[in-house]
Amino acid sequence: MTDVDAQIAEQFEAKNPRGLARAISRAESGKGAALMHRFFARTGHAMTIGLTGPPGVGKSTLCSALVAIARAAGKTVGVVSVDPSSPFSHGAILGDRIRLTEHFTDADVFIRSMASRGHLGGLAGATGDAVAFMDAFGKDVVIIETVGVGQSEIEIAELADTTLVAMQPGSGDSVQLLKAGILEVADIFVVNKADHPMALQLQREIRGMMEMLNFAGWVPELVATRAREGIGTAELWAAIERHDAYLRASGDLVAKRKGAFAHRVRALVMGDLERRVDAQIASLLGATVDGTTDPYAVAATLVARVENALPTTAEPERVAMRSSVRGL
Ligand SMILES: Nc1nc2c(ncn2[C@@H]2O[C@H](COP(=O)(O)OP(=O)(O)OP(=O)(O)O)[C@@H](O)[C@H]2O)c(=O)[nH]1
Ligand SMILES: [Mg+2]
Repeated sequence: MTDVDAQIAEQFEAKNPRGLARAISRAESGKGAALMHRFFARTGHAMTIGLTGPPGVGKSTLCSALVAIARAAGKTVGVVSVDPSSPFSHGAILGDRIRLTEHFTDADVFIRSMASRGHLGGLAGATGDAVAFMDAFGKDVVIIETVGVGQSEIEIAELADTTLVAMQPGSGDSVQLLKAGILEVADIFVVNKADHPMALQLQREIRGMMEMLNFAGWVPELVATRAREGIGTAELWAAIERHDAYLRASGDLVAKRKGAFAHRVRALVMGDLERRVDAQIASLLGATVDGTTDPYAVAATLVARVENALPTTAEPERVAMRSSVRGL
């Protein structure tokens, strides 16, 4: 462990939020491994909530309301706001996008804005690390807000215990939902802006789509909210708690967290492999591409190089969770 990491670990141990902030920054710059080795064993306590949906649907307003409810129940909270569009996170985003200003002065609410691009392992990498550090730091609840643009909803569902998909009336959101396959990942649908005249219609559409699916186990709940006025948010919190209780009682929580762990490992490995493969491709192609080779031939050359290192079927190795993380 470097001096910097040791210093961060000391602050982290002392419950100094600065230590948490710096640990996340280390992860963002691809240097979080040592601190993750140190603190990962402390994770598993937090209830993690993913909140996704299209731009402007009211995610941050909902998030702020949920934070207030959790705080009133005496829980400490961490919030990760992911911006999938920008490769950098800037302080300005906090004020503009997060709408959590009412919680800025609460020492038990830790808010972090981050970009998902430009990090090893994408959303699962950087965000997964931030969630894990907040959890290890002792936060009872961690909320991940991310704008739903394509894959990020699916990614968030891999990471979070409970996934909330927010939609707004009169925007064609329900159609988008079907197209992107988000229907399958939502544990709770939130129809926000229920003050809108089309709100009931959207709720009917969602119920109609749900009838076409067969749910094994948990059947997604549908909650209507007017987040700006704080209407329906207590009901939303109650639904989150029901889902949490369901996960614990059914044993799905263990399976889900194992899945999240595997997803993070995969993201790290694939991120690393992708870089190496890109470098190899560049060297194999040389200065120009001519008729002496073709994409299949180059791919076969590369696959041959990794063949021995990575057999097509894995030996059933029994690796303890901790050591498999350390092994990366
Ligand atoms: N009419 C109405 N407006 C709302 C409601 N909830 C939030 N809004 C407004 O919707 C706008 C967007 O809210 P945000 O919470 O910033 O939405 P967001 O989904 O976090 O937006 P991005 O992070 O930019 O994707 C703001 O002007 C809110 O005041 C609601 O229940 N009804
Ligand atoms: Mg927002």
